[in-house]
Amino acid sequence: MSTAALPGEPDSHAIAIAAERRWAWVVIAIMALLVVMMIFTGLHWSAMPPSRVETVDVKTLHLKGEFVESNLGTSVGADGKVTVRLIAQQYSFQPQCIVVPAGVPVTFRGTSTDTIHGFVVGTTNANTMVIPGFVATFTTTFPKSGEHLMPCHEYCGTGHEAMWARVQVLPRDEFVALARRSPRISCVAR
Ligand SMILES: [Cu+2]
Repeated sequence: MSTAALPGEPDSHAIAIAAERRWAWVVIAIMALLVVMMIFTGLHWSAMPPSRVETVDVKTLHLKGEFVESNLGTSVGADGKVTVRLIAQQYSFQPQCIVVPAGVPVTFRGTSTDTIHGFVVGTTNANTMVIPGFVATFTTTFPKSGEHLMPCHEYCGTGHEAMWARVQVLPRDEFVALARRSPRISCVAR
């Protein structure tokens, strides 16, 4: 059977090739759009890719080292740097409420005791996965004071949807006054 067109009939083979080519361009355009969207959102939301690998021993997490309960929460170092240490576990964050100053860089350091969790702070760019055995860390600045919800955003089990904490962003002066009073800063009633 020949695919050549009879006189007066359209060339079906040529039409098929043209349709294929058109569809190929549509697919290329969709892929290009997706890449542009990834680049735009990554830059626009200041997404922070993981910078390096830092490990921690899950088995001794609660016994010694940085992530013992008494060391969790917000602290101000001798150099004035603000660090938040937290633990994610089925199905809560420790601490449940985190205090940070507005307009000052804050470094988060977190890890998990059991399974993969994650968190995002409100609509800010503070967003990371929290994986057992690894320390997730990033530095961000909260531009204005207010309160954010901080839900777990990696499905971690049946209690996942109830797993969240709060982040209280205090005006800088208020935060400094609290930090002077106590080395561990906890949420204030508002
Ligand atoms: Cu979780």
